[in-house]
Amino acid sequence: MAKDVLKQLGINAINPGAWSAGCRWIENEDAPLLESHNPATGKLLAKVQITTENEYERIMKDAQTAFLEWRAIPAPKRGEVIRQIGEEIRNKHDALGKLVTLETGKILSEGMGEVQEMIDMADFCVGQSRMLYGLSMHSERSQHRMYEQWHPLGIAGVISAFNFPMAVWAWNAFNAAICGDVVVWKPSPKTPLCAIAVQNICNEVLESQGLPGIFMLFVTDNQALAERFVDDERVPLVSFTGSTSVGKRVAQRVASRMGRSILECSGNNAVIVEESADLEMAVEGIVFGAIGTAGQRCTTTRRLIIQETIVDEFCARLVEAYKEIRIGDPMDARTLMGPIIDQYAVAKYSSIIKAIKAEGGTILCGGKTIDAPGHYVEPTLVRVPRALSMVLQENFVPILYVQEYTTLAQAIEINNTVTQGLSSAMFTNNLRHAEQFLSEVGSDCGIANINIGTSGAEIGGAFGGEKDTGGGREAGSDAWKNYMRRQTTTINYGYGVQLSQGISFDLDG
Ligand code: UN1
Repeated sequence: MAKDVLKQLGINAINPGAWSAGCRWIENEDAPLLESHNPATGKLLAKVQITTENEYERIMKDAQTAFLEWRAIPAPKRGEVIRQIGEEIRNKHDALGKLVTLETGKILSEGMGEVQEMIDMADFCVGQSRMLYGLSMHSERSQHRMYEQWHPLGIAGVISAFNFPMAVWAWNAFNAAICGDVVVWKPSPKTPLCAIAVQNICNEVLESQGLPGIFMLFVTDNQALAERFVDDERVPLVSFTGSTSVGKRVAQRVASRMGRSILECSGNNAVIVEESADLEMAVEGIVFGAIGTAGQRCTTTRRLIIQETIVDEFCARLVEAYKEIRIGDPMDARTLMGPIIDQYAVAKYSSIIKAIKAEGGTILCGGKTIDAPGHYVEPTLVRVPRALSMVLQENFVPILYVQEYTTLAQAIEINNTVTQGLSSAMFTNNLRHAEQFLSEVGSDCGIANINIGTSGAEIGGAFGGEKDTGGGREAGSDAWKNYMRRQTTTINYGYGVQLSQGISFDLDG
């Protein structure tokens, strides 16, 4: 089955990892090879040639040239190209979804969902390509007109993570493309095949139209080359998804050259459950939030803040629900949780469990690695005293901490106490409390939900968060503005020069 999927998407046993508009796929038989393994079995899927410095240079030069052509194509026509790419993704939905599952280990339904997220984003951007609106202003001077317009920015650099190896690229790349930018993509070295499959689809559509190659790709696990990309003056915008510690370095380096960055870093997302809530609904929302993508979404629910009056009962319900989680082959439709990404993630899981025990957390269920081929661990529920320092860190494995609270103000304080600020949710049937949670004194996160979990955001909204999450916004709403430069224009259609602010400057005295 894996073989068929790879074949359908144009992936061979060994693949070039660099694509430039001029050279197309750059074959380099001498390049060191990156191996992509299926986390569910540990088996090799395919190998990828790692991009060299010279190849990177070629990609950037070609990207600059492609930008000059692409920026002059009217935005709705750019949108039409994205429509066709969206169509091609629809045609290959099944194979792409399976590839996401093969390479990341997320269950097939989530693999298919990730591809759906790309399709939704393409549809959104087709419409958005006709709505790159600027405001017009009334000038304080007579016979003057003022307005703002949005122009293409240049090369948008996208650095994506393993957990959403296609969708996060699409959020950035489709917005960038309709805005007239070209895109250079550095995917996670853990999921290069997803990137190659997407690149093949883009190439097909663009080539069939005789359009410039506006989507470029380089696969590397070499930190020096990644840093060169981040430091590259030719890249006015770097969109980074990953950990806060790396994100901080990216932000500093990009800022030091006056570049723009969109940062989507760590989340440490909490759900508040109060006694008024529909507890059945809460359990359902929380379990998907905590174990979806095996706890490896930025939006994964990592903390529960439960009203003390229901905490024991609610924990018991959760333990029952956790017992129902079928762990196993992510391709099997019955499976609810697949493996985590690799042996390093498993080692991290084990070390966190050890620290939790040392710090006095009580493991309610789970807590063990699973001795089978592939990288499997048990989804884990931990009851913690408030002071546990582990709770403050994003763990990126399926470990969910339970804390308790007495007053809503306290619950909100616990929600906001971590340094990260991506997603948050509250289960309640109390309107006043819901509104308080959403108000300016409520959740400090970029996403705040009522009666749904923390993960699974729709593309129509702006996605991102505050504080250590980095402050960036991607996907829908007006996130497109990040990918353009704004120009404010004043036109004088009168016969004399008038200065603003009433300044008089009379040359004739
Ligand atoms: C991520 O984990 O980097 O909201 C993105 C969600 C998905 C995207 C997550 N739509 O869970």
